[in-house]
Amino acid sequence: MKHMASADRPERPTLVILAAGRSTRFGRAKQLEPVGPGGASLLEYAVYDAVRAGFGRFVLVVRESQRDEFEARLRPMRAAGVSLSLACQRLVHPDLVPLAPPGRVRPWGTGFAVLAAATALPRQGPFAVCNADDFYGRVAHERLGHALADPPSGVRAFAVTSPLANTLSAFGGVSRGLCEERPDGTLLRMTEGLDLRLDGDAPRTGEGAEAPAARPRVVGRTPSGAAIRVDGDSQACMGLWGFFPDILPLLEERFRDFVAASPGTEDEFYLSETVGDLAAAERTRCGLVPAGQGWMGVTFPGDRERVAVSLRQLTEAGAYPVDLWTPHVHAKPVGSAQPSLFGPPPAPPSGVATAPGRINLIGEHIDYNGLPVLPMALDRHVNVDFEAVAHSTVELEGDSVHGSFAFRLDRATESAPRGHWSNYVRAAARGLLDHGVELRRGIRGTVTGTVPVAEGLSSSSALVVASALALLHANEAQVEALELAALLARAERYVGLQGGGMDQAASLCGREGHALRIDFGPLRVTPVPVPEGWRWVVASSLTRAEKAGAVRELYNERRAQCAEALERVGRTSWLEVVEADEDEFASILAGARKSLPLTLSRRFRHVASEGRRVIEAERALRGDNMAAFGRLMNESHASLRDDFGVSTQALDEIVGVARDAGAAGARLTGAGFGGCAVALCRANEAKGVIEALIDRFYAPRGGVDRRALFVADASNGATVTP
Ligand code: NG1
Repeated sequence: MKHMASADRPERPTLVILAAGRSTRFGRAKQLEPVGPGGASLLEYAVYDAVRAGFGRFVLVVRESQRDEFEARLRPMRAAGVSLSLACQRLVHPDLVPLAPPGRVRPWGTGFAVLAAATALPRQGPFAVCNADDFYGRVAHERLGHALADPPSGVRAFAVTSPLANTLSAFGGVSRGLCEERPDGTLLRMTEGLDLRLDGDAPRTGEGAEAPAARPRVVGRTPSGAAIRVDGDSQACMGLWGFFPDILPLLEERFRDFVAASPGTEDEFYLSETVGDLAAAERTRCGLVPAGQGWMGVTFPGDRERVAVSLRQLTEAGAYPVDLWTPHVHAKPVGSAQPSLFGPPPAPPSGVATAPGRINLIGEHIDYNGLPVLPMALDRHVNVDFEAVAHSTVELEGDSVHGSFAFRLDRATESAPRGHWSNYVRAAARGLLDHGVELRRGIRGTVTGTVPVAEGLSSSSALVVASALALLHANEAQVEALELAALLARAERYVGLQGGGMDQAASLCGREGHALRIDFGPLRVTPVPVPEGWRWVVASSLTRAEKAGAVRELYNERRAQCAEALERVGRTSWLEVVEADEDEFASILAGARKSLPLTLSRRFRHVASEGRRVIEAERALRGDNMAAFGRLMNESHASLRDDFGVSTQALDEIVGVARDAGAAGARLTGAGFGGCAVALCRANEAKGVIEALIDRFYAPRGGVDRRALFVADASNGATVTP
């Protein structure tokens, strides 16, 4: 079985988790302590967050004696498709310390733990390091992932930081890396602070409604015993780091120096001090990445309760599932009935691959600009009913309109005439082959579907996804869901539309009852529950938006205009525009209005404002504020109509009728230029909205059927049923 493991792709970073500490102050192995509502430990939360942030594999550094216990705890993660390995940290190391010094029991410290992991790291590509007993939160992992993917020139290391006062324990002194910054924002030096605690009873920053009268001070000592007294809002590194492999020889060199200096049996080789020294000596430049979210750690038994309460709250708010490792969208391998490295042998290579279409709730024409979007998978599907064939031919039969076709997999790069539906199947095959999946078997079968074609509901991506799953299954191969979504998004562009990556991800990662927040670069999918009592009415404008026809040029033109507008205002990332604070955002928009020609400035305003609407819409959804969600949909439609120029008179009319009939909001969905609109209604008002649309929009045009007007439910993603 050929499995395109993410491990083969060096660009996805590895996370090294340091779990060999002795937990002396905690009293038992705190790395495995269950703290989440479903019994997960903090290291499992780190893995979960890092997978969502695009990390491809994990190395756990443990003590020899803990190996079996850890192996057992890793099983559910591995079964969920996470690539994990163990590295043992010993007192001896074949190259660095062939003999342990007499009397030494204490591990060598965090800097050495990274060297112990080195043999398990890919030779190329960045890696991160974190502590097993700290909770960093999703944002911290994401920011580090972005920083590693796109480091500022010359920066070869990153330290994730938080204000020191926010990282203390109420139950005793803790150790942290204390950062001093250069004027350019990189690390000047770092000192390991031990036994850090608030000075006296000064209040903590960030807690209590009243601003503290005096800034809190933190006291402690350095490893050599010197007193430390610093501002509580100075930056502390909590053990989350990002590196490139060129750090390893530097660490090795410093560790040899450390050992050569005959350290005491309790002295440690700290990662923080070593990177701090390397930065101070200008041997490496280390960027500082703000963690951006409440860091939590478990140093003392009393810390556990506070962390458990916060994790329960985060889980209730939908940020985490109760059980992290029952198959989830983020790491679920698809394409085979066997998602795990364990379990029964693969199912026979025939079955039905089913992939849903999607409606986009908000966030239009921004996925290809790298901005988050909020679609949901539809309860309408494309089905490929297939059996594997020994020769490498794909032979599929469609309905009477679409007809049949056959092609050889070794000729998947050849296209059928423009507009022919086989091009989407060829694109899927080509995408898999380009990714290195070995397709020795072809498939024979039929394609049926209930996703209306050319209506902005992603029938094309559903076909691409279902074909890819059928081919994977026939060849008993697997590709992890997000990786598959990303490669199929690239593959679908072979057909000529320079599309984004929303549709393939929504089709693969849909979740019943949930909208999907989809982030790009790297691709991540976060299900967001849709509050009870609300329905989505989908209504066709009765005009097809043929992406293989005229719409293709209009779409590609928009994409090019967006890139040009961004470049001409001197920015390199839309995310940076969208995340600006209110004042800066207003001034960016004003600048764009002044400096860009009218059309480009309108395109710019649409992308920037739509990006912000998606963030607000996610907040509204999570806060059950559907009136606000509806308003944002209305604003989105106006922006697509006036600034982006992709609405039509029929779409505007549908949106107007739906709103008049009581919808909380309505907008065109998908690329526009025809296709469908979506209206958000209270469940008890959906019928009235549908009736109004029939009376005022469809009746004068000769009526409507269930393909053109329906209530959509958020559905699960693509599957293969053997
Ligand atoms: P539709 O309208 O479903 O073809 C297209 C793109 C999306 C996205 C939307 C506009 C493809 C396959 N689909 O969707 O990525 O850009 O337009 O938001 O390219």
